[in-house]
Amino acid sequence: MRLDVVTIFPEYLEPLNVSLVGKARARGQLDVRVHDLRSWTHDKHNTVDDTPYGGGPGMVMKPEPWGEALDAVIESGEGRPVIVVPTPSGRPFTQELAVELSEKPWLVFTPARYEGIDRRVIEDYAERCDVREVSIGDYVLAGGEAPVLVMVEAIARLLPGVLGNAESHRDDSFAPGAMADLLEGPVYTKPPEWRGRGIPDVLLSGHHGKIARWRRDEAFRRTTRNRPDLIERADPAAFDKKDREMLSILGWAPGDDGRFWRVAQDVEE
Ligand code: JDQ
Repeated sequence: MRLDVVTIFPEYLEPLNVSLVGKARARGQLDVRVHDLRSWTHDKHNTVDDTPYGGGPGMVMKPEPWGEALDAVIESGEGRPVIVVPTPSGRPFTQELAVELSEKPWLVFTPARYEGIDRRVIEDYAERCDVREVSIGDYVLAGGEAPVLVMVEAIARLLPGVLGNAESHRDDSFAPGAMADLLEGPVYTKPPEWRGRGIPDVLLSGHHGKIARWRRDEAFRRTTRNRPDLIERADPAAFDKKDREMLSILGWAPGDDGRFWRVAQDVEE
């Protein structure tokens, strides 16, 4: 897979040289190219921003440097890339979108600064490329570089052969929908006692059926507490008899449509 990033802060993308993404690049599984937007400016001050039409606070990124940069990047490769534009007003970046993007041969990321990019740039490239405006969450950052790091890591770990055996894919990759349904429960490793705290007996029992059930119960505890929205919109056909028992203990019951809703107060830790 080829990834291009056009930014006024190339040094912000340095983390792409380390860890999982850095190793994938070193192995030739990922071709990452980071470009300085200012190299497509022509004035003495390398200007990339200007005041907004209609007034208001802040500055807007000028269209000309983006147009020249994206033309040059697109010309340098074969075919048309998917262009990913980080913005707080984009569609949510989800595991499902990460999977979809991981199947593309070529992604171009355009992290902006200031109040964003002149709208005409997005409209122009949308005429010849698949352009995705994407938000990584409902909070406001100062620019799109951190979202690019987040998205590239989520995408790169899905590429064939990028994760080693030790950190190999689990439920999330085998069933893309699975992770959206239930949060993971707690995990433990050696030593068996630490600061007076042991390991739940069931995990030492060697009883695989009981362990699987305990893990699922813990997943329900966490999901009802931290992400009740996931339980509310879950397809109740995905819940077995024991799941329903656990949900009842946690204060949830099926409504008229079979979906679960919270009927009791929050259960303590
Ligand atoms: C840019 C900005 C518009 C603040 C400029 C470029 N999920 C997510 N949060 N924040 C961003 C993405 C993001 C992405 C790119 C960005 C923020 N800003 C600052 C722009 C309104 C408010």
